[in-house]
This record gives sequence, C-alpha cells and structure tokens, in this order.
Amino acid sequence: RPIGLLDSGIGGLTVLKAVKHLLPHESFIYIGDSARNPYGNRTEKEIIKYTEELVNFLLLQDVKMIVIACNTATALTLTLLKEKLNIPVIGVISAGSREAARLSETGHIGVLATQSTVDSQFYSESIARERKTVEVTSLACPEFVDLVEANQHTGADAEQVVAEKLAPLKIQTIDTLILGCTHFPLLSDYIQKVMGEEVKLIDSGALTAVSIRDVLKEEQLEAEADHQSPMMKIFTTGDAELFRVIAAEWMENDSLEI
Ligand code: DGN
Repeated sequence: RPIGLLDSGIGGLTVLKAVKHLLPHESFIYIGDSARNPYGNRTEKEIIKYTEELVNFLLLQDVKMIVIACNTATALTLTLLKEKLNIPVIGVISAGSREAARLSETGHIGVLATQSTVDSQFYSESIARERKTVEVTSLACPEFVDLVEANQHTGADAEQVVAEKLAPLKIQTIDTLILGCTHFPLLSDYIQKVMGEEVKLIDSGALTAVSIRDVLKEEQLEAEADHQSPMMKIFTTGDAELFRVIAAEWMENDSLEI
C-alpha cells in the first residue's frame, strides 16, 4: 500500500522528494490542491474542510499512512486528523522544531511560514516544548508561495523579493531559520544567500522523512525491499501542465505521472 501525501499545492513535493530518497522501495500518492492555493490566508474552517477532502481522496486510494506535507494544514488539522483516522498521520512541524531547538546557539530561532501558520503559534509552542529559554521570531511570507506556484521562483526578480522580505530578520541575532512552509525549499538558495552562510536553514522535508521511516518501522508497515516496483502518482486539482513542469524540474524526473 502507498504512503499518501497532501499539500495546498506544489510545496509538498519538497517532502516527497526527501522521503522517496530515504525510502526508495515505498510507493507514493501525492495530491496538491493548487486550484485552491494558497491556504495561507484562508479561514480555519476552510483549511480544515479542504484538508479533509484531500485526506478522503487519499483514503480512497487505500494509503497506509497520511503525511500532511503542508505546514499550514499541519498547524490546523494534525490533532483533529490523528483523532479521526485509524492509520498513522504525520505532520511537518515537530521534526523541524526539534532540530532548530537543538541546533541554535544564540537561542534565537526564525520561522518563515504562511500567515495562518504564524497565527496558529504551532511553531512557537512546539519549539518551546523542546527548549524553554528560546526566542522565536516568525515572519509570514505569502509572496514566496506565489512565486513557487507560478513557477517564478528562479531569477533576479525572485531573489529581489526574498532580499526585501528578509531584510528585517538580518539585523537580528537569529542563527537558525526554519523554512516553515513546504514551498520554501525551492527558494532556499536565495534565502541562504540573503541570510548569510552562518545561518542554518532547517528544511522539514528531510527531517520528516526520518520520522516517516521510524513510524513505518514501529507500525510494521514498511514495504519489502524486493517487493514489486514502487509506484509514484501525483495529482493536482489545478493546472496539470504547469504542475508537471515545476515537478519534473524539482524531482529531476521527466516521466512523472500527473
Ligand atoms: N505549503 C504550505 C505550507 O507548508 O504551509 C502553504 C502554502 C499556502 O497554501 N500558502
């Protein structure tokens, strides 16, 4: 049975790429809700409704686990979905929070996310659970999501948007910066350049992949290494052609089924 991943759009592919790399024998089904993206400025009620619809789609494909590969949806629905579903559900916030709390030397952590994720305070609470005396500065960057969904995340204009947006963070003592939206790793080169090499970027994709592996093992749900060839299916509620172009480049694979 496949692992199901969902996001409000293309961003969750950053998680899919990391998980596929770590768990090459697993099969995956991904759904990105590009038609209704961005989730970041929507109401809590809307985000819950849309996420539940995506979950139902994945359940119909008989997935063995759900990965909410979207920080906004994780912040607003993880607790609810964990209670409701009888298969494992994993979000993308706790692994990154743990790593940031562990790595920061100045004790000042930055979080880049959507407005809803910032408002939910899910990150500040989950970082505080890991480490009491830490300062968290969050910044909502909805512009970054728009750049990625429109396939405009490379080039001088994108770099300029990143530089202007992050300017207020540069004058602070932040030494660890969480990419708290799954779209943002596609802009990580620019983010790193603007913040400087000494700032550590935390990409929850790779960290979440490790959590997924651990839960599969615990629940004895791992695919067997010699089991038939794994499949990967990607669905979008939006423009499939645009999604294919961005996905093919990011996943370094031209023959994706979308
Ligand atoms: N990729 C989503 C996240 O991680 O929060 C949000 C993108 C959006 O819908 N604004």
